[in-house]
Amino acid sequence: MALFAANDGTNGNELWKSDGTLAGTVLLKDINAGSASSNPNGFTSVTTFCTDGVIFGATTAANGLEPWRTGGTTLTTKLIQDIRSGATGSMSSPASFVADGLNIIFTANNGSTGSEPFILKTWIFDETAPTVTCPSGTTASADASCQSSIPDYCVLSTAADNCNVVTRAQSPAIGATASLGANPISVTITDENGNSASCSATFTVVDTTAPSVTAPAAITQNTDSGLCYATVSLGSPSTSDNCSITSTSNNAPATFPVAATTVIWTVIDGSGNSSTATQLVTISDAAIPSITAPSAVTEEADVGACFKTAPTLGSPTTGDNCGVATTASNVGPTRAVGTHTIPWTVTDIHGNSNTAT
Ligand SMILES: [Ca+2]
Ligand SMILES: [Ca+2]
Ligand SMILES: [Ca+2]
Ligand SMILES: [Ca+2]
Repeated sequence: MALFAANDGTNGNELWKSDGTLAGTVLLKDINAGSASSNPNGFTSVTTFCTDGVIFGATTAANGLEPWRTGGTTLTTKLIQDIRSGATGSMSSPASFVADGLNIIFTANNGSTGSEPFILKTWIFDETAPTVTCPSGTTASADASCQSSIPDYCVLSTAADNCNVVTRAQSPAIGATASLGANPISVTITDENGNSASCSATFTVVDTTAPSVTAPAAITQNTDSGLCYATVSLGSPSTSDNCSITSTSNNAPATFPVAATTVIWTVIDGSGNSSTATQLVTISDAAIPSITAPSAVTEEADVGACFKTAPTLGSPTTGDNCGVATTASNVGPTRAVGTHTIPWTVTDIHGNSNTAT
């Protein structure tokens, strides 16, 4: 692709390009708009490992004669810098361009130091944006404060550029606080010429720490009055979690039988982690059975004897909150003539006993 200055009679003396064919010989850019001429001159090719271009001087009404560059397209034909700031008359008049793979050197007059050497880096021709790919699905466990820290996504991302990636930046910053759940991350990379690209990632903080639970103290209690069970106030467990607790529950029955019952407390955090603790509830039957002896009995001695065989004593009346196991008296097969006090003993199903006479 050859660049040259030409005047088509309409646009003035402007920048043209040609690939050697008639159809491929076209006005590249009307740098000084309209019939006025930009008079491009001093075309100097710049070749680097990553990109090519041409530097030259051109005049515009807005800036005067200043250094320009082109990558061979209208979009890449640009003023490099208005070195001698201002319009026509304030011109730096760049000249004597020399370039190698890294630097472009030329003379110019900035209006204050006279005509002096200037230097540019050849990466000004890099018009190609970098590429960057963020990692997917990065997770971490929440700490004791239900947080984590944003990792270094600049390192985790894969970036490339035709020339050089110069800066990598991320938001939020490395080490910033990441809260439970999804934390969106943005990574932006920029090449030496300011071309940039971004990608997005999600840093997910998960709660993997089970909650803690300490059951209330063990309880020892007697049966409720007149009943064979107890209504128990269990108290409250002590619970904690690094994030949040969703539920605290237990498997206690509505009332407790006469026995040792293990109550299991279960606490669940907001992420479904759970822990359990046990509480022993011991219920005793301390209520003695009731007994009322049969009425006093008067019987005749056996005929011709001074004793009575198998006296008829009747039955005592008994009761218990849980149940009577046995009722007994110590009456023997015979009783001598006289007055006898007969003790009756009732024993409930839990071994409590009572007597009456
Ligand atoms: Ca023109
Ligand atoms: Ca100027
Ligand atoms: Ca680039
Ligand atoms: Ca937790």
